[in-house]
Amino acid sequence: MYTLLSGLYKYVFQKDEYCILILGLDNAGKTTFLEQSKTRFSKNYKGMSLSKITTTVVGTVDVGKARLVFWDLGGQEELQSLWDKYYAECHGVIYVIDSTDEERLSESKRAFEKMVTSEALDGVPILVLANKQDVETCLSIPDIKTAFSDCTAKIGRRDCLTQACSALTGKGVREGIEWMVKCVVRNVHRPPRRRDIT
Ligand code: G3D
Repeated sequence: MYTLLSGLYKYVFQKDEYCILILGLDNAGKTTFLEQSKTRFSKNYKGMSLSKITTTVVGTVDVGKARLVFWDLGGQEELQSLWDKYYAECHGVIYVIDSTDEERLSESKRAFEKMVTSEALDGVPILVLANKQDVETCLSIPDIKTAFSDCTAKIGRRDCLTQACSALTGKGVREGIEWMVKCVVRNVHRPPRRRDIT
């Protein structure tokens, strides 16, 4: 009886919480993506004035029984050295690329490569967002995949998806988040934390 009631309590009042890191170079659109996700998945969220957005932002989004807790860690070079402090604790990574910035594409690839070869991230699903696809002159998905092609072996057998996206208009945001939820829920190697719904 106790087991039944405790199971019912958990079902009604608790969520499975997953920590998702949002990484990428500065100016890639990480914070805009986080704001867009909150707007799309939270009924009463009206969005934050872009001028109030700071470097390390945390936000939550509920998708069914899953709660995603996002950490937007900032992409400036001096902040990149802090990324790996969060790897052991996270359940998924969203890596944002500015598809309009061909000049910094190789810099972005180097940061991605360093991230993906970290042992602490083994088996963690990675969503690569080719952002700013609303800009007519942007790099296409095949262009970006080609530029990142020598990272393929390092990605290994983990779940990885490259998704076209515009954090500004919201295109591709829902698809990306829903894919991430599916991946973190089925990844038995990193079980969620249970949290009471507040
Ligand atoms: P960051 O958090 O990765 O540093 P931001 O990046 O979210 O602060 O975005 C950097 C700039 O890119 C912002 O412009 C923002 O509006 C713009 N941006 C973000 N996503 C998109 C997108 O999908 N399309 C377009 N066209 N622009 C985008 P400003 O001018 O405020 O610096």
